[in-house]
Amino acid sequence: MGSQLRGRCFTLKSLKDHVQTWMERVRSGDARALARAISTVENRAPESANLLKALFPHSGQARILGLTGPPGAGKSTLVDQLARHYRRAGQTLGIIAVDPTSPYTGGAILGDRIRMLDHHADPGIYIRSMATRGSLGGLARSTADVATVLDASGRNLILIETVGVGQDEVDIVRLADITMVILVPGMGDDVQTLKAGIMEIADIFVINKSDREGAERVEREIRAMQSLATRHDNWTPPIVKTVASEGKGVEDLAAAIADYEGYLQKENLVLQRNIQNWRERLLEMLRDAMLERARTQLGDGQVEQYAAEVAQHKRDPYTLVEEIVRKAGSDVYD
Ligand SMILES: Nc1nc2c(ncn2[C@@H]2O[C@H](COP(=O)(O)OP(=O)(O)O)[C@@H](O)[C@H]2O)c(=O)[nH]1
Ligand SMILES: [Mg+2]
Repeated sequence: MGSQLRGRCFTLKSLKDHVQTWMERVRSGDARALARAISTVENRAPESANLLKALFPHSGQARILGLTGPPGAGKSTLVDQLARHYRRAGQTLGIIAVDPTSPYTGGAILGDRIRMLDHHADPGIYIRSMATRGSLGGLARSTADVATVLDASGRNLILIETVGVGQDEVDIVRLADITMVILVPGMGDDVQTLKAGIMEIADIFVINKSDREGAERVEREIRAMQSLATRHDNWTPPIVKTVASEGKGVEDLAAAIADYEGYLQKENLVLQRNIQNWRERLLEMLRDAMLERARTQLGDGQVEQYAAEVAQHKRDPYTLVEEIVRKAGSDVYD
C-alpha cells in the first residue's frame, strides 16, 4: 500500500481509493495496516491527513485511560496488569507508551518492550511506544492522532502511559476520558511539589508500591491536598493502593475506574469533557495550520531576514505580522 505511492503520480481518485482500502484494512484488524497507519500519523507523512479524515468517523467508541506519574512509579507494570485484567474481561486494547526521559536506549521504553513481550502473541493487545523527539506538531497532538487510529481500529480501550513531568504530559493525559496519577511511598513532601497541573487532572490516585513503608503518609498528603480544593464536577478522586509487581489492588483499581465511568455517565459529563478537549485541540490544530501556511508563504531564511530588519528598527514587527497574516490568508483557495 504505502510502497505503491512512492515514486508514482496518483490521480485524486486512486489516492482516495487507496486511503479507503487502507482504512478498511485498519478497521478489519489487519495489524500491518494498523502499524503503518500509526507510523504515518505519528510522522505526519503526506497521507496522514487523508487517512485521519477517513478514520475519524469510526472513532469515538473507545475509552481512553491515561496513566501518569514520576519515572519508576510502576506505570508500565500497572498498565501491564490492567491490560491483563481487561483482556480477561474480553476487551481489546491499544497501549501507547510515551516516555520522554528515555527516548533512545535503556530506560522505560526498552523496559516496556521487554515486559510487554508477554502480550505479543495476543492480537487483542496492540502496543506502541511513541517517539518523543522530532514529532512534528507537538507530542500531544501526535498521541491524540495515534489514539484516534487505535480507536477507529475497533479497540475497546486505549491506555496511555506518560511521565508526569511537564506541560506536554499534562496535554497528553487531558485527552483521556479517565486519568490516573500514580504516586509511590517515600515521596514525602514531594506530593506538594508535584506539578499542580498533574494533581488537578487526577480522576483517580494510585499509590503503587504500597508494599513499601509510607503508603499511609502519601495517602494523608493527598487527602490534605484534596481538602483544599473541590473539583468543578464535584467528584472526589478515590485513592487506590496497589502493588503492581504482584498484581495486588488491580481489581480495586479497575473497580474505581468503573465507578468514575458510571459517575461520568450519570452526570452526563462525557460529552462535556469531550467538548472541552476538542476546544483545545481545535485551537491547536488551527494554530499549526496557520503557522504552516505562513511558513510556506515566507520561504527559507525569510524569518531570519525579517528578524534582522526588525532588530535594526528598519521595520516595525506589528505591520510586518499583519502583512504576513493577510498574505497567508489570501492564498487559501489557490
Ligand atoms: N516493590 C515494588 N516494585 C514495583 C511495584 N510496581 C512496579 N515495581 C517495580 O518498579 C520498577 C519500575 O516499574 P515501571 O513499571 O517500569 O515504572 P514506570 O517508569 O513508572 O513505568 C520495576 O522494577 C518494577 O518491577 C510495586 O508495587 N512494588
Ligand atoms: Mg514506563
